[in-house]
Amino acid sequence: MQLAAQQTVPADGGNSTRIDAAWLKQLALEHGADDAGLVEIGHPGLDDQRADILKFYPRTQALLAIVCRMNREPIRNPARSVANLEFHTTGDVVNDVCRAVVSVLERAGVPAINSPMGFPMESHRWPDKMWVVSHKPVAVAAGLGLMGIHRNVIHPKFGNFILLGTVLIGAEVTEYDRPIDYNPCLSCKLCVAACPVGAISPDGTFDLASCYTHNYREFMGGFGDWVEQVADAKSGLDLRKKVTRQETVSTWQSLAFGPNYKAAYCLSVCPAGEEVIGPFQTDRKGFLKEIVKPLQDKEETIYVVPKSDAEDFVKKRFPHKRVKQVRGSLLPSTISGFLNGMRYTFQRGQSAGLNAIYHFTFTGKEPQTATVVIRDQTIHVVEGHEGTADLHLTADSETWLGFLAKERSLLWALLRRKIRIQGSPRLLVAFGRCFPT
Ligand code: B12
Ligand code: SF4
Repeated sequence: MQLAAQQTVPADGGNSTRIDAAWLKQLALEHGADDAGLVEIGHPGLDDQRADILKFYPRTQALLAIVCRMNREPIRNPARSVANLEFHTTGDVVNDVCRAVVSVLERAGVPAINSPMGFPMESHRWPDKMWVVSHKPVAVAAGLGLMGIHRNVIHPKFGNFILLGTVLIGAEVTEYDRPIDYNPCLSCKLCVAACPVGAISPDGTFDLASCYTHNYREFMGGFGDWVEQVADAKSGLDLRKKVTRQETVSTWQSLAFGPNYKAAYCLSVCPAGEEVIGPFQTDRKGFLKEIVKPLQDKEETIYVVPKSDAEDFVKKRFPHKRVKQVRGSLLPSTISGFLNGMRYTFQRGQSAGLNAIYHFTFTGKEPQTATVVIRDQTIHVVEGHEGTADLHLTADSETWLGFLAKERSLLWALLRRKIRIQGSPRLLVAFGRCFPT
C-alpha cells in the first residue's frame, strides 16, 4: 500500500506530542490490520515485559498492538503445507502493516519501531529468550483478546485465527485501551484432545519442550540436529538410516520456502470467537468429526525426545502415528539459562514419585546458587539456598554446561571433582529423568 508521504500526526489540541489514538488505529487498519489496540508502557499487564521492551527500545511510551486474521479452512486442513502457507502469508502481512505504520510515523517526526512477527530473532541468545517483544501480553493489555487454555490469544470476534504484531512508539497517545472483561475460551479442551504430543494439559500448563521438539523440528534446534546427522554419517546410505529422504526433502522445503510447522493443531481446532463458534454450537458432533478427527487420525511422524512425556503420550493416545526419537535441542548455554529454562523443559510425567529439594552451587565462570524443589509433579526454582537439601550439587559452571550438552562425561567430572555431590546419587539420576535430552 502506498504511504501518504505528507501525512501528519493529528495531536490533541495543545499537546503536540500526543498522537490521536483513533487516527493511529485507523492507520493500522488502512494498511491491512484487522484490529488494533493501544496500551501505555506503564500498564500493569506489561509489568513482566517492561524491562525487556525498554532495553530493546528505550523511547517506548505507547505500544500499538495489531492482529491480522488467518483464513480458517487452510489452517484446519490436515495438509500442513496449506496451513503453513497461511501462517507465512499472514505473518508477512503483519510485518508489512507494522512497517508501514512505522514509516508514516517516522516521516511525521515520531520515533517508532516494529519488532518481527516471528523470525528473524536475536539468534545469538538462543536457546534463551531470543525474541525482542512478546506480542501476546501486549495484545492482551491492549484489549485484543485473552489467552485460552492453549496459551494462544483468542480474539473475541476472530477467535485464535490471528497473528499478532507490535509497534513501539516514542510518544504518548491520547487514549488507551483496556483488556477485555471476559474470556472467549470455552474450556472445551479440544486443543488438549488434538495436540499430537500432549503439550497442553487440561489445567492449562504447557509442555514447551514437547511442542518445540515436534512442531519446530525444522526450525533452529531440530535443523541443527539434522546438520549433525549429516556430519556424523559415514555415507549417503548411512545417513538414510537416520534421516529419511522425505525428511531431507522437507528440510530443503523449509529452507527454501520458510520453515514449516509440523502441527499447530491446538489453533486449528479451537472453536472460540464470535465469527468462528457457529458450527460448533449447532452441531458439536459434526464439528468433532469434520475438524478434530482428521487431525487426530492423520498418520504422520511425531518427533519426541526418548523417555519424554511426549513419547509415552503418543504411544498410548495415538498408536497409529509413528514415533521418531530425536535429540532434545533446548540445551542451555549459560547457568542462568539452565536455571530459567528448567521450568520449560521439566517433564511432569517423568517426575512422578519424586519429592526432593536440590541445592546447586556453581563455581568458576558463572558463580551462582539455586534451589530446585520437585514435588507432586511440579517444579519450583529460586535463587540462593532454601530449606534442607536432599542433594547438594557443586559444579564448575562450564563443566556442568558441557555435561548437559553431552560434550563432557559425568564420570570424568566426578573423578576430577569438577562436579561434587552430597546426597544419594539416585536423586541425581531421578533429577536427570525429569529433563530427558
Ligand atoms: C516463544 C514462542 C513460542 C514457543 C512458546 C509458546 C508460548 N506458549 O509462549 C513455542 C516454540 C512452543 C511456540 C509455539 C507456537 N506458537 Co509461538 N511464539 C513464540 C514467541 C516468539 C514468544 C512467545 C511469548 O512471548 N510468550 C510470552 C508469554 C506471555 O507466554 P506464556 O505462554 O505465558 O509463557 C511462555 C513463554 O514465556 C515461553 N518462554 C519464556 N522464556 C523462554 C525461553 C525459551 C528458550 C523458550 C523456547 C520459551 C520461553 O515459555 C512460556 C511457557 O509457555 C511469539 C512471537 C513473539 N515475538 O511474541 C510466538 C507466538 C506466541 N506464537 C504463535 C503461534 C501461532 C504459535 C504456534 C501455533 C506455532 C505454529 N504456527 O505452529 C504454536 C502454539 C503453541 C502454543 N499452544 O502455545 C503466535 C500466537 C498467535 C496467537 N493467536 O496468540 C505468536 C504470538 C506469533 C505471532 N506474532 O502471532 N511459540
Ligand atoms: S480449543 Fe477450547 S479449551 Fe482450547 S483454547 Fe480453544 S476454546 Fe479454549
